Amino acid sequence: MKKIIVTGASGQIGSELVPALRSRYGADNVWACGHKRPPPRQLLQAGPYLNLDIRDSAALDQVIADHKIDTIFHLAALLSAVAEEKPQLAWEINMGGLINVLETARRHNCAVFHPSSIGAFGPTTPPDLTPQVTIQRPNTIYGVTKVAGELLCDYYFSRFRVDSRGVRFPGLISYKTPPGGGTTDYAVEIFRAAVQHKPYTCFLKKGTVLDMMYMEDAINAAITLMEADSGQLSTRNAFNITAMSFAPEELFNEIRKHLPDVTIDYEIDPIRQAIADSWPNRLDDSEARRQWGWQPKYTLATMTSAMIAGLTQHNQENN
Ligand code: AKB
Repeated sequence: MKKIIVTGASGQIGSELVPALRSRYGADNVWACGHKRPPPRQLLQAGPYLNLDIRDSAALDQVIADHKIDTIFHLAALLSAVAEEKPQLAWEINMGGLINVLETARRHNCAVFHPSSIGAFGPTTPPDLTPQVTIQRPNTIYGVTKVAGELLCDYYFSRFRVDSRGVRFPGLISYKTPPGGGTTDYAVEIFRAAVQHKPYTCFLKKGTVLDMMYMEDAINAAITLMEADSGQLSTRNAFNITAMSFAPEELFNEIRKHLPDVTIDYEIDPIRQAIADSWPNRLDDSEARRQWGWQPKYTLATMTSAMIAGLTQHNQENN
């Protein structure tokens, strides 16, 4: 990897992936591309930034050609809850954007990282220690685009030798940029309320167990997979990865160890609850561990400490 673009750079993953890539490969070799959301100041100041709508294939192709890009981290996508509100737009962005990226990668010989998600599974998937290869019949538009995306990336590898790679991310927990429109977002919102000593109303019910991961582990996963020797990989686009798995009340109890005055109540959002109920409780990520050495660093306890420390400092700096 020498010349990289990151689409969706202003989003939750992009705003932490871009600085990590810049410190590894040089700030001038990493182009952050975003659309709509105003770019975080540090992305603009610390290296090149381009305004790009991923649905515009000609503009994308031009960027890749102009800057001699060899690697695309394609993060631009709608998340599960917002996709359910706008299914057609979700298809346009999630699938239209991906095929534009794969086509330009084919023409310019680029490697592609494209994240899938636990959302690629559905209610008939085995929920516990969900195998990497198993039933995938999601009942959300987000899940449909994730399964189709996994297959499309595999197709571009087998048909055109595009070096496409990807993981199925669980809910991602971070404090630098808030997520937008996901079903697992409660696991970030609760921290933001807790450090401000505000009560939190959770939109998922007690007992809703989902896979989760601290952002630092997610960033390491993306970079490690893209740096892995291709010969090591017998799977490419749909590695199960996870770091922890918990229900809202377990996270609340962990936060309460640090902030005893935190409170929670529950007001269920039926749409997001139905999405969460269709997803697994805990993935089996042994293939990622075996093929490219995946190993998360953060547990529920260490993630909670890191989130509280990070958010507290972030709030002090921004007030
Ligand atoms: C979402 O909740 O939509 C995402 C995901 C698990 O893919 N965080």
